[in-house]
Amino acid sequence: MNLRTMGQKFASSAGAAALTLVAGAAMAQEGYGHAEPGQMDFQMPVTEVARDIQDLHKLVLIIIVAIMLFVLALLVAVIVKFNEKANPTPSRTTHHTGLEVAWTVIPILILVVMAIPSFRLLTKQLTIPKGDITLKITGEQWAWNYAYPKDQGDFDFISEIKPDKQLKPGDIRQLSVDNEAVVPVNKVIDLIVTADPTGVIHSFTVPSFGIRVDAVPGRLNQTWFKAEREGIYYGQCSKICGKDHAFMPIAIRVVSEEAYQAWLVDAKKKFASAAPVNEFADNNSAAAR
Ligand SMILES: [Cu+2]
Repeated sequence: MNLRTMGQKFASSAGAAALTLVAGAAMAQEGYGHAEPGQMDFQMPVTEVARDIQDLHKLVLIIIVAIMLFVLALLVAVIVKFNEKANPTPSRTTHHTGLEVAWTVIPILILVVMAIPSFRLLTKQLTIPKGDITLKITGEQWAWNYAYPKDQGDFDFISEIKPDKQLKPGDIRQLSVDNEAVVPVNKVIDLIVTADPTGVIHSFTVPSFGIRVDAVPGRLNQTWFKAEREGIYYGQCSKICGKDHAFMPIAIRVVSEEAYQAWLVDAKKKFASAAPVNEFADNNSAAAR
């Protein structure tokens, strides 16, 4: 790649990044919990971790755009000032100690600036606080099983995508499910995530909460969230897991403590009195789409 095409490459990516920034700011995201049609920026964050992720993203984006513009300016200067016509007798300089120290030290400083918030965020994500509620979530082929522990009533249920025919007003095609997981607002929810041991790897992801954790057969992974706003938050399996990978959405409804207690009463009846769901069963037949 010669200097000219490199310059063009940098110029076009810097332009695209700048465009994304402008469009993202202008959109100001109307919806919570899911992407709006044509949305450019992230979904609205409703947890501290999700906000920190987006802040880190913005910091890094600003730094890389600045670097790209700086490199572009250098390339343009080289092209304009030091071409054969403008500069027929080139300098034969090969070393410049000050410059060499600068282009070693400055990138190190930039990396440190990025590393500090990055490590701080990783620590926040990976230090699981003591949860008010612990849910066990199992990725199956192809749906999610949510198990509520003994202190919440000891029941579990399968949450499956709503077929198009059953969609009601307010539902979102390919995100709405038959049984949403319900949690109270402003409570720490610990998640234990695994997958059907006879199945495949899935990934449990809810962008508004800033969580993504692999659901691996035979292993327990952990993550947590504390949603600060009531609403329904959607996610999708984020590990290419097989034929219905695209059809196992995640829907978590965050409600007030009273509404949660009311839901628990109903859910205990609805799910615990039914024949216990074998959380490791292959629910291909149940899908019936
Ligand atoms: Cu999956």
